[in-house]
Amino acid sequence: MDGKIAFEEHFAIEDTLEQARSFAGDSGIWDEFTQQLLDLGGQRLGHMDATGIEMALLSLNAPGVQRILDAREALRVAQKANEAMAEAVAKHPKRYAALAALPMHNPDVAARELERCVQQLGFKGALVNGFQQVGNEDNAKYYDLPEYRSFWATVSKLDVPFYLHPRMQIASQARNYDGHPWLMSAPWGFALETSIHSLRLCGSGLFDDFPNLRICIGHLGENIPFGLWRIDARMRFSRREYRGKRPLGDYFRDHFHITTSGNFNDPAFRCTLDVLDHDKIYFSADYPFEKMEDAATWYDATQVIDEAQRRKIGRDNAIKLFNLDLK
Ligand code: GRE
Ligand code: ZN
Repeated sequence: MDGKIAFEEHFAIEDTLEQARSFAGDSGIWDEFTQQLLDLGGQRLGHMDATGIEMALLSLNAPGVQRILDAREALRVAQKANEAMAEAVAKHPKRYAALAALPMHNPDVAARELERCVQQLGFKGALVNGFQQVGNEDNAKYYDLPEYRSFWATVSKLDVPFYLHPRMQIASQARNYDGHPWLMSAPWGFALETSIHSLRLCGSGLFDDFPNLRICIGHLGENIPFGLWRIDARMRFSRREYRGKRPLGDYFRDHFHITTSGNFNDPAFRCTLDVLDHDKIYFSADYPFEKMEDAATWYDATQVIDEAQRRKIGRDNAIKLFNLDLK
């Protein structure tokens, strides 16, 4: 399919590049990742051309700004990344758009940077890599905390999507992974971390306060669609400190938007299609951690959707979500 739009597509600046090294493992592909992460030119556009991806919404690699403990340094790096994206978009306005990197130490600083990116640089939303580490390694801030309500008020006012992207748990707080570091990142831990953060947002009353918030998550929903019925079923018995007014599933189905990033797989796609409104499902790749070729080869051929749905999920839904200036 031509004309696809993808929006979990990462790049790095020198300041954040090293963070991605551990994900390359022993596979000897670090040099290739380095080059692909830093490139916002010919090579990336070449892959997009070859796979029918017309537009990519760029974002900074994980954990990025979220693992920088110092608030001022985090703002500096976020702004540098945002400027780099703005420059790439200016050069290739028909091929790129951008999702802002945000320092989340201070909700008001985060809100101001988002406002600057959206209003002055034309960004389409934000992509944040899970909880923010603040001051010391062990201090993790989740965005359902009451102090972040002022930040969400700005997201709501700007009316732009917020992509909650995975990161790893803090190793010292993750005893359940002892002896199994392979389990902590993309194979399982990413989804666990991001799903819990997503469910915390649902259970915090956030969406009662701001009914227009739109949260994007990747990897066909970080395992939540598969578990959603059971969450509501069991919460009939256990709702301690649940602060939502409605059942959790209602918030998830109303406020969450799910991409195919890094999960090119029919059974999981079927489950997501069964659980969510088809207006809230989108194609994405997760480049360079996934090959655009793998994403597109699967997506273009999967028989789980018909041609009209392929068009919608591959393109039209994203145009609406981000209010893109495309037909
Ligand atoms: C991702 O962005 O989803 C990702 C990484 C690193 C490794 C694997 C992966 O940031 O899927
Ligand atoms: Zn990703």
